[in-house]
Amino acid sequence: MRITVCLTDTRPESWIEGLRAALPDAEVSAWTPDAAPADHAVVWAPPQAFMDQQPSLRGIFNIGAGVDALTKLRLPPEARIVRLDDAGMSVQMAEYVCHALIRHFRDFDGYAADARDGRWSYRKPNVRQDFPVGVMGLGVLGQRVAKAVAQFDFPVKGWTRSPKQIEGVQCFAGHAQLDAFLAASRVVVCLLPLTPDTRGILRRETLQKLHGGRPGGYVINVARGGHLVEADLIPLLDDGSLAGATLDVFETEPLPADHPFWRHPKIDVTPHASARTQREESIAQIAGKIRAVEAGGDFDRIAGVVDPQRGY
Ligand code: NDP
Ligand code: OXD
Repeated sequence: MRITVCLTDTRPESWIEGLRAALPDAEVSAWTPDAAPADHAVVWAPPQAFMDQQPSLRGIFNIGAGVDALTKLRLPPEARIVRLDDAGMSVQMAEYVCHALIRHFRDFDGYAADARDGRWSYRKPNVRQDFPVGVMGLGVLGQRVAKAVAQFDFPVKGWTRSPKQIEGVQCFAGHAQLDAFLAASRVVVCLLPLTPDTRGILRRETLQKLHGGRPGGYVINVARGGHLVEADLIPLLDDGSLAGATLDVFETEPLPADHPFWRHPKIDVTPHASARTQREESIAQIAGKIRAVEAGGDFDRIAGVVDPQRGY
C-alpha cells in the first residue's frame, strides 16, 4: 500500500516519520509531481494538480476537521474524503470559546485597562441569564463547546441542519428556525462547516437579528472566514448594534497587515489558532482508519467520512 503526503504550509517530515512508524507495511512518501499513484493521501489544502496526478486514490485523509479546501477540487473518481474526528481539537475549541465569552461577559478588558491606569474600581456585573449563547453547528466541536459553555450556567442554544435533542441545549434546526435561534442568542459562536449553504451566514441581515434585534450581540467566529461577510461587521460595531467580536478565521489568511479588523477596538483577532491539529493524535487516528479500510475495504466502517452531497 502506498501513502502520499501533501501538506500546504506544513513540513511533511514528521508526518511521514509518524505514519511510517504507525503503518510499517506501507510505503509513505512526500508527494512530488512525478510520484507513483498512491492508494491513500494525507493532505492539507493540496493543489488541483495533486488530485489530477493521483487518479487511484481511495482515501483522502485531511489533517483538519474542515474539508472546504478539498470539496472545491475535482477529486479522483473513487476517492472518499475523511476528516479528523476531534483528535485533540474539541478541548482546545472549548477553551478558546469559553475564554472569549467570559472575557467579554466579565469585562476583563475593562479591568485590564483600569489596572494599567492603577485604578481600583468595580464594574457593574452582567447577568448570566441575559447572555444566552447560540452555537451554530453542533457537530464534534460544537457539541463540546455547547457543553463547556453550559458548565458556566449560561443559557445555551444550538442550530443545526437536522433536528437534535441535547440535554441542556435548546435546539433549533434548518433555515425555518434560524431567525428564532438568532433572536434567542446574544452571543453567537460559529462552528459550521463552510459549504454553499453556510457561506456568508453571518451577514448584516442575520447579525441584526441577534439578541432579538437589541444592541449587545457578540460574534465569535472560529469556523471559516467565509461564514462572515467581513464588510458588514464593522458598520454594525460602529453604530452600536453589536458589542464586539472575537475572530480566529478570515476570508484571506494570513489576515493582511492593512486589514481594519487588526486595529478595531471591538474586535479581537487570533491567527487561526483556536484549535490546532495535534500531530501525534492525528497520525494515530488516520493510521487506525487506514488499517480498518485495508482490513475490510469499506469506508462505511470508519468515522469522519465526508458526505459529498452535504459537503461535510
Ligand atoms: P461537524 O461536521 O462535526 O459538525 C458540523 C455541524 O454543522 C453539524 O451539527 C451540522 O448539522 C451543522 N451544519 C452543517 N451544515 C449546516 C447548515 N446548512 N445549517 C445548519 N447547520 C449545519 O464539524 P466539526 O464540529 O468537527 O467542525 C466544524 C468546523 O469548525 C469545521 O468544518 C472547520 O471549518 C472549523 N474548524 C476550525 C478550526 C480552527 O482552528 N479555527 C479547527 C477545526 C475546525 P447536522 O448535525 O444536522 O449535520
Ligand atoms: C481545521 C482547521 O479545519 O484547523 O481543522 O481549521
